[in-house]
Amino acid sequence: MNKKAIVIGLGVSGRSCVELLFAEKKSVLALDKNAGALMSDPNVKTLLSRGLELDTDQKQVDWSQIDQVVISPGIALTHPVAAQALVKKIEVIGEIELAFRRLQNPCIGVTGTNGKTTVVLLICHILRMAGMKAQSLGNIGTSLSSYALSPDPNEILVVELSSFQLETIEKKCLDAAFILNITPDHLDRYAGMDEYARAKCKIESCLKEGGEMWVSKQTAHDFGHWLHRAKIIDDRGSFENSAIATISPMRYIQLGVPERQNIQAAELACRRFGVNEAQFWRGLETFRKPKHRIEYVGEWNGITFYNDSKATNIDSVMHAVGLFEGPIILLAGGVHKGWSYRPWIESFQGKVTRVVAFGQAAAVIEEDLKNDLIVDRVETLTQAVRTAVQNAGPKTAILLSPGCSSFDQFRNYEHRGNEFKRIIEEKLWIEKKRS
Ligand code: UMA
Repeated sequence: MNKKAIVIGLGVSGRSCVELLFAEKKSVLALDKNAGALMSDPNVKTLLSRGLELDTDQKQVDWSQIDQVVISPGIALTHPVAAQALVKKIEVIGEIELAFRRLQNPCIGVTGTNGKTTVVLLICHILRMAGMKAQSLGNIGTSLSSYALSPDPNEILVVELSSFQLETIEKKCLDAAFILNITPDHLDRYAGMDEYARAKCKIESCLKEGGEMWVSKQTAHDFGHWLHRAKIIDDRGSFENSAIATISPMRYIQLGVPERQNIQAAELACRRFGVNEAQFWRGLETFRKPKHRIEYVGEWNGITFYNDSKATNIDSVMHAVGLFEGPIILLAGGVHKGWSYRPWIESFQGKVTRVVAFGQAAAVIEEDLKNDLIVDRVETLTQAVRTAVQNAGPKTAILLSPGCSSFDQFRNYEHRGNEFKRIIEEKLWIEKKRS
């Protein structure tokens, strides 16, 4: 009897896994906690009509029929179905591993708590500008399994890998791997920082023979014990004598390119594939980083506005603040993820003149910071912008860098960032009309 595969989670990853397994004539049982609602999703309906079985993830599985379990990245290996499979010695792999087993492409892997999406896009852009075929895939949004359905073996894959995805990769598939930084995030999934860092450092075990491992100085310092052959990105200093060494952090933001260490990582990746210096600079000059990441929105009466809605953890806010000279009024808040905001106090000194806290997390932010910083507590983002503008002097940067998820008042971080820009643009437009 031909055995079936189980796919746990029927989101972006799970659906591509089903497609890939179908392409190999495999029967599939998908398990999802929202199976009921998914039944009416048009894409899921199509998969059902093609033979997919779908049930809730509480289902009692008949293991005699199953020979493989593929787990979505958002679901931990402690999920009961995965845990049962492991006890029964049935293979449990992740979506990325399923895809990599079918791919022979040259491949660059990028992980890190912050900045990995931008670096993936930058590498991909420069490779393309240099005349090569390249695709950005993975955590960035397009699953590797969907690509594996019709791959082009001449294409260089630039894959953003989250710690979740790295947990379940076994194949040695990477020609070069990068860890940009490791700072607290996803501590609801991991027992602590060391476990989270260990998952990130697992990227080293995915290198092909002769593959290069590059990490930031901070990563090597804090988590070098999980790494064996890593070289330091920052130590290269290849830009020390070039024009880019003179670009100020603010200019980086306005140009829309990421900061220097990210550019160094991109340069290392591109050189590995034969990109020369002239091609690299041409690519760099034409790159624009994705929206909602320290995005320059506009200026009014000497006040500048920046949208960093993608910053959903403590460290990404400190990172953003670190790029500015000050004074800054910070707009922070959203869904409180359980951490303390007190690490902000030291890194905000001399720069952040005021914090305007909004949304569900506002009370906690106020409580954590009020003894050391000026904090205004408001309900909505609109009120936060108004309060910030009322208190901003000339040369102040008003920075939306929330340090929280967006789901209390918005659909996602893009929605929050777009709303921020809409509020600012409306304000700028009104002021222009008045003057
Ligand atoms: N589900 C269950 N049981 C559970 C939990 C979830 O059945 O206990 C189901 C949900 O009902 C849903 C499905 O699982 O139907 C969702 O699976 P998923 O959470 O793995 O998400 P996908 O839609 O497959 O998207 C994933 C990545 N999401 C996560 O890792 C949480 C996407 O990264 C990625 O773009 C996509 O695969 C394609 O590779 C997003 C993300 O938030 C952007 N990543 C995290 C981050 O960047 O911090 C890691």
